[in-house]
Amino acid sequence: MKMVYACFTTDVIHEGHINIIHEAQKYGEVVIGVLSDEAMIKYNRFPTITFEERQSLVQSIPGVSRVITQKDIMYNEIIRTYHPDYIIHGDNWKTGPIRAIRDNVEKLLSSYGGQIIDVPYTYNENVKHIDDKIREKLAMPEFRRKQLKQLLNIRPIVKALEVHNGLTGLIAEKTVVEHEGELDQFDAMWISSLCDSTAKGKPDIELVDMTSRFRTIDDVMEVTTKPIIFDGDTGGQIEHFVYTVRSLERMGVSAIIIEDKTGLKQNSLFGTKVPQTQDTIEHFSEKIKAGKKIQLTDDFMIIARIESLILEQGMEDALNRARAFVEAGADGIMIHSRKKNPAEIIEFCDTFRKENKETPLVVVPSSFNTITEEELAAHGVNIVIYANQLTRSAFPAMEQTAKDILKYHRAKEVDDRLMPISKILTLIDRL
Ligand code: SPV
Ligand code: MG
Repeated sequence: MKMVYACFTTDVIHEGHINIIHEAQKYGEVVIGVLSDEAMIKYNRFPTITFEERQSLVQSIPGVSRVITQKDIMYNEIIRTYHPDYIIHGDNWKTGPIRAIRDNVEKLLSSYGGQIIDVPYTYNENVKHIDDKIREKLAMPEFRRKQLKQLLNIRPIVKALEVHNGLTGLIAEKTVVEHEGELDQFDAMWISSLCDSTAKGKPDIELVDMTSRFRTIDDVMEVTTKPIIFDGDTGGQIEHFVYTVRSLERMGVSAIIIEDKTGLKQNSLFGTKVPQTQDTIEHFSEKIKAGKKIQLTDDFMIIARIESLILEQGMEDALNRARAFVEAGADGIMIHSRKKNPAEIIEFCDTFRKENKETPLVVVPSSFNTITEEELAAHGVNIVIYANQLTRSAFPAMEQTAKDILKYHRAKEVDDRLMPISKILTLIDRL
């Protein structure tokens, strides 16, 4: 009997999947691959049920003969191991980034005479409704909040992108890229104090108050499902910090990062050019302890950010602080640097990892931007935050447009670099 293979990349079964199985049965024995958690997160979205639950769900569908695991969205391993006679898929994989998957399958099958079966993709109100419901579920606080800890167990390195409103949230949520046969997307979002303040035309000195920062979080949450890491600056007074932790946790934020500075906080990338005071180890540890005491779930993380390298206090000071803050209960350590060369970050990470294998490490490679995610992961980094690149790319583009309209006294000259009106009208999904 011929083998017909399909990969299911989601956690709900709807009429589209049933249709694929019906079609597949016409050609032979139907074998379904269930995509692993890691591959599903990279390719699609966070699963709302476990891998084992997804397997049993698929196994229970009449017509399915066997269920196997697919570990990567590219079918190489499956094709190499099982040599399916047919691979069946909705014809939606003929366009967009996922076309790379089809091209690759076609190439691999052709080496032994296997064939692709494209079935018309099922897309109707009912299927859309099922998909929307899953997304809404993922956006609920109890689902979203725990995603960051889950990702830390699944992904070799968690990638967060800066967002500061609904639109940038949508970019972090939806951007999927195919490059050299790999599909990838961001895992999480960073609500940067620098970019949240800049978007409001304000300096990054803890001037934008918590109520306003929470409003930004809410705007982002309205249109996204991915986990949020909040830039909590210094965390403020201990008596205020506990309220911040309680509110963020209730909202469904996954982590707050607070930096060990005190008094008037200025952006780290100023370094020692402006007066900045580092908090004492004792006081900052008290702040961490107070936050950990108030939090209600195991999902939420309080991450301590160490400013010793920024403030030129030396590696030993940075490492001592890391040890003390972990001791105080910090769920992660962020080490920051404004050097172009990543050497001091690497030295910190390597030394820290020698003595501590568990505590997640976070870095923000704005200055030391030559180092790759793979290299960071090799030095024990668990979360990489792209903290300001969206804001820094949008600003010059908008400024140039404003200048050109002034220069030409009309907008025609800028039009070919703008998003078409037809596209902006349909950019945002309607309920
Ligand atoms: C931010 O994005 O606001 C940060 C990171 O705190 S940095 O600007 O690099 O200090
Ligand atoms: Mg900040």
